[in-house]
Amino acid sequence: MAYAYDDQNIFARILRGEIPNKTVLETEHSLAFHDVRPQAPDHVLVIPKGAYVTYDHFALEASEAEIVDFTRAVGEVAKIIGAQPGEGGKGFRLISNAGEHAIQEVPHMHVHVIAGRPLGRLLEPA
Ligand code: DGP
Repeated sequence: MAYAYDDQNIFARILRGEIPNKTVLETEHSLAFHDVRPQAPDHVLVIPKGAYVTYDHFALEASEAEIVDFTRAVGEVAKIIGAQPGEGGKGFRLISNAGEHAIQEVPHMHVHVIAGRPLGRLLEPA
């Protein structure tokens, strides 16, 4: 079954400039901006500019240029927010919700970069 991309999703509208965002970083293929409902002092979303629904969609179908750009953008965001563990920062967590069980709210691939406080263990018991 092919991935069906809804071009009316909120991040597609942000990419088209129809909805404002607080941009942290923009590159050729990626955009990073502050999450509107931050769950930590630093909570940044990194999205590809291409029409990908989920992380697996992006990882399997994006070009190498898009994947490299996105991966570097995540690294740059960690640097911009001062969270790099190797550079005196206290670290960060990456989360990418995909689909129903992960409760993905926005059907445009994104990675949450969360930092700025102790984040606890990865998952609460189900
Ligand atoms: P999820 O799809 O569950 O991984 O999370 C989507 C995130 O997107 C959620 O943390 C809230 C954020 N969000 C939803 N709408 C907007 C918006 O219009 N602007 C911004 N900056 N973030 C949004």
